[in-house]
Amino acid sequence: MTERKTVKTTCPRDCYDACGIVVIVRDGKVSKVLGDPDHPRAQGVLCAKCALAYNGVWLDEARRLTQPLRRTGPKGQASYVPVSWEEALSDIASRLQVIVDSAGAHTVLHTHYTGTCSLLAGNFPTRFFNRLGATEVDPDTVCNKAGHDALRMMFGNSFYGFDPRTGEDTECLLVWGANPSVSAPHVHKNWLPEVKKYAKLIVVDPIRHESAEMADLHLQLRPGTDALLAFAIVHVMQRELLIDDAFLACHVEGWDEIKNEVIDLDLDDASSRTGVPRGQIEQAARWYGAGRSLIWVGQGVQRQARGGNVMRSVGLLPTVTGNLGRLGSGLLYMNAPPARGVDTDWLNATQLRPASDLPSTVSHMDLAGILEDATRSQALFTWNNNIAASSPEQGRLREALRREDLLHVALDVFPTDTTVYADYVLPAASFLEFDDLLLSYFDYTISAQVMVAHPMGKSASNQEIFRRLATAMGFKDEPLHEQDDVLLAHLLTQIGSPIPFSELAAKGTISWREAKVNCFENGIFPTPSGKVEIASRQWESAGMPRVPQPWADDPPENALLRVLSPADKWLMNSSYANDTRVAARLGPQTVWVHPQEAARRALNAGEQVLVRNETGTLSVRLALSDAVPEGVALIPKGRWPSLDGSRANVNALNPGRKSDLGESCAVHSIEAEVTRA
Ligand SMILES: Nc1nc2c(c(=O)[nH]1)N[C@H]1C(S)=C(S)[C@@H](COP(=O)(O)OP(=O)(O)OC[C@H]3O[C@@H](n4cnc5c(=O)[nH]c(N)nc54)[C@H](O)[C@@H]3O)O[C@H]1N2
Ligand SMILES: Nc1nc2c(c(=O)[nH]1)N[C@H]1C(S)=C(S)[C@@H](COP(=O)(O)OP(=O)(O)OC[C@H]3O[C@@H](n4cnc5c(=O)[nH]c(N)nc54)[C@H](O)[C@@H]3O)O[C@H]1N2
Ligand code: SF4
Ligand SMILES: [Mo]
Repeated sequence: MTERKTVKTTCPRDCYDACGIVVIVRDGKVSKVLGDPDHPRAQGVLCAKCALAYNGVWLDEARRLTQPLRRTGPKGQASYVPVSWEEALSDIASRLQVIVDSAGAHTVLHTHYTGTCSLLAGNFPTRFFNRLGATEVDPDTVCNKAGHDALRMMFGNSFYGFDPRTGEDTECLLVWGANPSVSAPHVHKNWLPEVKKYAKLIVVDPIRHESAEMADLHLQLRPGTDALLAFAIVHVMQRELLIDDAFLACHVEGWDEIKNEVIDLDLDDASSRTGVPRGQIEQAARWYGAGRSLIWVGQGVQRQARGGNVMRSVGLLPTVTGNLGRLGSGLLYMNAPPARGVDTDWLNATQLRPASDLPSTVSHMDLAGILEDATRSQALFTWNNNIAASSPEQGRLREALRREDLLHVALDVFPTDTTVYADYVLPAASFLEFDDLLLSYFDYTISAQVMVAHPMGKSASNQEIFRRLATAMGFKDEPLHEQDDVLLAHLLTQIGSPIPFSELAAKGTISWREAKVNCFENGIFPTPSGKVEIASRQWESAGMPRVPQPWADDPPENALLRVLSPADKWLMNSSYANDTRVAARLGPQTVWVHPQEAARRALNAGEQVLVRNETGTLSVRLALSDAVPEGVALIPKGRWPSLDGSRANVNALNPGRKSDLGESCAVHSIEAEVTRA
């Protein structure tokens, strides 16, 4: 007789939804991975990509990494032999020791990011690198750092946003540069329609995606014109007396320094430069300015050359209308773990870091250059990411990864485009194979990730791999050896969970607090002045203008198109591209342009085209869509170069230009020409 049981767990991908999962286990083996009917977001269904991949490649022993591998051929050719953990770890440890003694620990780099967002598997390895004194490639620089820095300087922190449960208390929801229909599919399907019962929905995005289709008003601006559009909306609110003068007087620094510029703004000029009709700007201002209003600022919007200025300009909307500190109001970027009490210094054991004058982090934008330079990089650990697909300067980076003298250790669940360069590939257990905690970055919830099956083959969780490596290095520090159950109990205490892990595991997900979270309710902002800082010296110290600027990028010249590469519906960053059924849905790598742009170039739908700029060339299939505005080429991120005919993805075109803040990426400012192949 087969033994059948069901186990609840949580999807730990980098996704707003943090879906509850029910796993059917037969005879100790995972037989089916389904959505949890009790989970408020998932409501019994997984997104299409996870439904395929979790029941496909993730369960396929032949496709997973199941034992440590040592390289036997040239880098990039994926020739490996299986070795024991002991052999792999003792060789890695002794080579690391030589590097630390000769070149210094700072020449050991590690990159990590979104592979898993569960708290232990996403953070614990950093304890080891802190102890070593290694250099971290700052993960947020490839995603959302400009936005985090801008919001922190303006409001005091960037990870304490509105509670989505307060959607029922609002009259207007403005979604600015996020695409829930792709990046938060259950929020799109369940939350947006719910909020729409009470409130007007406005979307600001160059692309008319499915969430924009659902909106009462879609402001389809030209990419990179957000700051001017934000100023124009504030101008109308000022003109129509929708400004909260009392809030500005008590809680804001610097309004006086931009007020006149706001009053003098030429609305017709702003309309023509942003591409948004004047009447739509006025309508958005009236709806947002009248109500209690929420604003959800996506992560795609700030990936541009002046992304920091964009974020602080968009931040003016809740500031001038006093839409902060009360239910039905607020701004959400992401509700990160510190907002639920997680002590990230403890989690990452930053106290173990040896004192040093050298920077502890570098930007992803500089990674390829640093890896070319042996004086700056002797060893590289890649874990929880796939840099050969997701990082800028793809061609240059892949060339640098071929360096024979670079000790490269890659941890992953699957062989990827990045692991093929590694000297050692270490098999990571999947999220179904160990206990962990997950804090959604949208909802204020606490979720258990539960061990459903034993780690496949000889794979081990990230945290277990780094405990073993610490032992191999002879590191005795207690934080490097803490066990998962102890860490989880400690975390639950930190966040004030009413129940222990065992009970949480039975429930799956619980609310962090019974009552709706009302951020900044005491009217005090954790900035130096205690107020919202539109202007302050910290902006100048960061190399920014003292006040936000109503800037707008000019449209590309010389028939170039602005390349946007946001999230793909069928992929999670580059994850799932190796699932056969996902690959079938994806089809060939594609660029979408407006039919007018194709006509101008005498190009036809379905033909192969070259997208080219000074950084690289990409060969893709052409598709036409009037959801994409003129002047834009849409190429979603996440393809595996090795699985594509052109052996590259959109990051082949990415020069790694930095935004104005946080050394963060400006990938949505890329320009390229599109021609017949
Ligand atoms: N052109 C362009 N490029 C972009 C973006 C863009 O908008 N445009 N977006 C950027 C953004 S926002 C981000 S966040 C980055 C994301 O880029 P990455 O963080 O590189 O994300 P993935 O490509 O999904 O790689 C995650 C890897 O972790 C592995 N993994 C999963 N679980 C585990 C685990 O438990 N342990 C280990 N060791 N590995 C695991 C997966 O198999 C996968 O190979 O990409 C950036 N790149
Ligand atoms: N299916 C799926 N879901 C994902 C991911 C994935 O790869 N696939 N990735 C995850 C990760 S790492 C992240 S960071 C989040 C990101 O999810 P989001 O926060 O939704 O960000 P993006 O999808 O990168 O981009 C959102 C929107 O920004 C728009 N945009 C681009 N340029 C501009 C501009 O100049 N102005 C304005 N206003 N908008 C602009 C794009 O058109 C896009 O519709 O999604 C997560 N969820
Ligand atoms: S990736 Fe997002 S939508 Fe898909 S199952 Fe995971 S949490 Fe849900
Ligand atoms: Mo991201």
